[in-house]
Amino acid sequence: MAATKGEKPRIKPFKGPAGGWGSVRSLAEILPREHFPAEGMRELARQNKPDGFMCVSCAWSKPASPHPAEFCEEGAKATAWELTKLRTTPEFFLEHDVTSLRGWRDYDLEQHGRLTHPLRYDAAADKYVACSWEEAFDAIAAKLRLMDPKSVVFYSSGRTSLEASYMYGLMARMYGNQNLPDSSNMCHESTSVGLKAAIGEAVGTTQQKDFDDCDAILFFGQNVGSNSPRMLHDLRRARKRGVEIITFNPLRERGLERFTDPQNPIEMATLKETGISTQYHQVKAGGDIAAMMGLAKFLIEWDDAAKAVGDPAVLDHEFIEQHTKDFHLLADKVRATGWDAIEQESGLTRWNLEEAARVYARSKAVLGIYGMGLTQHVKGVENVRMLVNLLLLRGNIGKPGAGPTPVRGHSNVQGQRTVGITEKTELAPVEKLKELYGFDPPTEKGLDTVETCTGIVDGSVRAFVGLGGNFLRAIPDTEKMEAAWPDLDLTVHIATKLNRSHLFSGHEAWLLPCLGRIEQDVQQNGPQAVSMEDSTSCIHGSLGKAEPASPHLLSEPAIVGAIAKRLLPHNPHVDWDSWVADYARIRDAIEATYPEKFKDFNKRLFEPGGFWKGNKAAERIWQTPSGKAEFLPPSALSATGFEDKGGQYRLITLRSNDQFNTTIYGYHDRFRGVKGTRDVLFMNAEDMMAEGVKEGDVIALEAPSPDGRVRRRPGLIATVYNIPRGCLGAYYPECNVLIPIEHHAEESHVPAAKSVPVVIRREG
Ligand SMILES: Nc1nc2c(c(=O)[nH]1)N[C@H]1C(S)=C(S)[C@@H](COP(=O)(O)OP(=O)(O)OC[C@H]3O[C@@H](n4cnc5c(=O)[nH]c(N)nc54)[C@H](O)[C@@H]3O)O[C@H]1N2
Ligand SMILES: Nc1nc2c(c(=O)[nH]1)N[C@H]1C(S)=C(S)[C@@H](COP(=O)(O)OP(=O)(O)OC[C@H]3O[C@@H](n4cnc5c(=O)[nH]c(N)nc54)[C@H](O)[C@@H]3O)O[C@H]1N2
Ligand SMILES: [Mo]
Repeated sequence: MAATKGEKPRIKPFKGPAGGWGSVRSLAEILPREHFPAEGMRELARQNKPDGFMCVSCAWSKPASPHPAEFCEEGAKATAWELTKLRTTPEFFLEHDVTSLRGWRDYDLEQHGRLTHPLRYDAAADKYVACSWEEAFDAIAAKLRLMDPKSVVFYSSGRTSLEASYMYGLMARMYGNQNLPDSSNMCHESTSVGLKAAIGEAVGTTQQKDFDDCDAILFFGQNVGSNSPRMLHDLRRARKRGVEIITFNPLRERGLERFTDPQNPIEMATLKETGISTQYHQVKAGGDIAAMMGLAKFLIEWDDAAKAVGDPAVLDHEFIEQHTKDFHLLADKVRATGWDAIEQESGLTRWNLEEAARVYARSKAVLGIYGMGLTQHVKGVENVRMLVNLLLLRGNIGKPGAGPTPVRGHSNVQGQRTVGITEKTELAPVEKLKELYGFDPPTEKGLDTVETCTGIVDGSVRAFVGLGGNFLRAIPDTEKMEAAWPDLDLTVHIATKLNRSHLFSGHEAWLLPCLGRIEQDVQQNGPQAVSMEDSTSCIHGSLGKAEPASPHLLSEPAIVGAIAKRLLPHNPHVDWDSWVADYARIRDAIEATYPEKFKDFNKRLFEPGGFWKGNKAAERIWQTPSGKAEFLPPSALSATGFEDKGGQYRLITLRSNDQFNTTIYGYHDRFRGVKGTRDVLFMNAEDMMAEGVKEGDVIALEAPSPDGRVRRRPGLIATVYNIPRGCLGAYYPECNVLIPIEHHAEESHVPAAKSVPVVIRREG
């Protein structure tokens, strides 16, 4: 069952750069294992090209003039994962009942290959059995019609196209709710909430060309080498111009240190590396607000001093005056905050911070790049707001080479929010939908991810429909949620591969297999393209050409359209069949709903580099209540939201470079020197001594419990690692069992997966 069974786990420091020969070797391992077809190599050459398909891995921007092979190790793995020759057929489900499959690892479930047939859960036999599409659609629609719309949730994961997402959101609203949580709720929702409040746009303001105009980059909590490797090209280009890259991260991530371009034969042959970070600050988990306050404190002190002697100002007073509100609130807070507290909470010295502040103060255009290291904390929104504060101090928003640059996760997660996947009424195009389709869209706020979880536990949520993803595995509190799940009346999953969420079926359950984006999607009017929006707000068309994994697969728009048509009363303004027959009509509907962002959508679909949907904050037009960009003093210096106690640690849940979220490609984490296992606990050597733990000891983690429940993760191998004292690292999703569902960002409800309070227990 387990391809890697029997392999001896090995953990030792990795000495190579990110990219380089290691990445070539990693592919040489995975492509044969997936029985990667010869035609797959042709598909790889089409990846991220203007006339090709858009990678199903990360959301990083795709250049207008791509490299001959515009993909990275991770993107190639994701393509191989989708184009695999392996299949999970109805015969497989005859052999394995659902309960026994719960004993399988995430890797083994997905490694079995692509789903091939629509399946119905047979509760008596505890098995999934093949069914017809008609049977599935009729039964799902009939069941949903009997239910209270408020008790039904429509989840989506951020890989789904703009076309399918638009239809899905519209279906939910016409049905009567906006219970539309998506993976963004576990990810960059802190960005959407924080940036929206601060600058009036919910997304980053920068584009790829800003890497050519910046002279410094502040880089917080994003693991570029594993999670958005194509961005290494942009960073390397910037470094070669002498741009300073100042990194804040508790771990020394290899991609942020050194990079060899695996597609550059000269670099490969000569083992030439580009150093990426010019300064590397190992901030404590949750210590970024304090670190940024330190930077702000230096800037304000230096500005005061400059003013006293008539030197040029350090802050951009003209910008602050003209474009911002509440500068004095931040300045007062910064002045009142002492260095001891800043050093204590950030884990960095004043001198470290001065070094960073010097670079920031002398740079004319600065990018603030960040990822989950800022968003997944109790004060995740304040983390984002503090970064905006810092950028505003020197006018670093709305000019070339400057601005907040959140690195989004899934390839279309930002786009889904753009086309109506949101539980928040203020972000939904209520008036437009009413005008176009003649119905009254619901205005009551819908359920987000955390609210969906609490609703499932308290029984108010009765049905879960998932358009992609692996919700039950991605959310916190695994044991508690798995126990509550089977009480649902209906579960429906639209998926490409079997995963653990599918094994906790409701009383009625359906598993509907769909086409992936790389595969050819032929509808009544011929082959169809879909589209997505990248991290920099550029929209790209994507045309799949590979042979579908099975003749029984339907596309996501076709599945959503078929359910919607049966579920909803006839509406003369929405012809679901005609949309499915030709996706250009869905794009026309998107354009009609969002005329400004999607002007000439169909015409511009394959513009090289994508077309930019625009961003008001980038033009210094602030769509906030005050009409200005707003400073916000932080409410605390620590982002963790809990008090430190003796013996309690901050657990960071991490991704390896052999996984895409809950999809585990393998058991290596090359950059962190881990081979053959994911049961690792990264620990500081001094903490190990203090705890009397030796390298290789098997450890359990326990989380203090708000509800009396013991949350425990046994079987972790203690491993000495370069990580700040008081912090631990271990892999997601295996450690999600330790995170109480209540432990989430205050305003955005993003589970606080980067600082989970835990204690160490010796096994036995
Ligand atoms: N290959 C691959 N690519 C992916 C994914 C994948 O799983 N695999 N996932 C996709 C998705 S959905 C997403 S959202 C992105 C995720 O990409 P990232 O945003 O990089 O998320 P993580 O891997 O969780 O790592 C976050 C980084 O933050 C650091 N960190 C942790 N706590 C703190 C802190 O308190 N402060 C600071 N400054 N840093 C901290 C960690 O050490 C780590 O380097 O990647 C996307 N791309
Ligand atoms: N502890 C902890 N928890 C976390 C995180 C963390 O850092 N730490 N990160 C969070 C983040 S950032 C995110 S985004 C979530 C991820 O949450 P999700 O997006 O829900 O999870 P994925 O693992 O990306 O989903 C993988 C599944 O998607 C399905 N799939 C793949 N391709 C397609 C497709 O083209 N169509 C359809 N319909 N299905 C497809 C496959 O069946 C596969 O099993 O997890 C969150 N959870
Ligand atoms: Mo994500």
